[in-house]
Amino acid sequence: MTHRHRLLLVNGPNLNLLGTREPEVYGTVTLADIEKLATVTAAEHGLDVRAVQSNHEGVLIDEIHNARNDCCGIVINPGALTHTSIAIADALSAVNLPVAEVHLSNIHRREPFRHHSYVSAVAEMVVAGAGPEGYAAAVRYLAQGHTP
Ligand code: CA2
Repeated sequence: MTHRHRLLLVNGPNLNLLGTREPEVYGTVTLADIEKLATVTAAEHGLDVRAVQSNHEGVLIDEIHNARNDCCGIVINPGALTHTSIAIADALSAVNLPVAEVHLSNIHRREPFRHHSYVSAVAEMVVAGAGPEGYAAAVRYLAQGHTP
């Protein structure tokens, strides 16, 4: 059934480890904390959230395709696939939903291989370096463009 009051929240490879390793780069919040923050923020705007995380590119692509049926926007942190995956960018483009790209860290002040994102070309907005709050900003951005 079509459900146009839902955002898909996608987190890519290794983001399930948040809060357990590299706190100096990624902070101490867990993926569950981030999913809760996104859900609470969306609820303030009358939206709900389907949160998915996978370490497998094809699973992420299938989830993006499924969003076509019941979501009104996609918040995505593709993890390292940001920098490598034309397939994720193509899937996002194909579903024709507004996309907000999130990175916990500021990818532009890190290693050069993190500076390019294939996803940014198909994203309406990008937030990097704001930590978990970037997810809330992305949700608010998409919620504001939402027409009931
Ligand atoms: O800053 C981000 O959000 C990234 O998308 C995170 C990716 C990285 O490859 C991107 O360049 C930037 C990596 C996520 C890895 O997450 C970990 C969490 C805890 C411990 C180790 C890795």
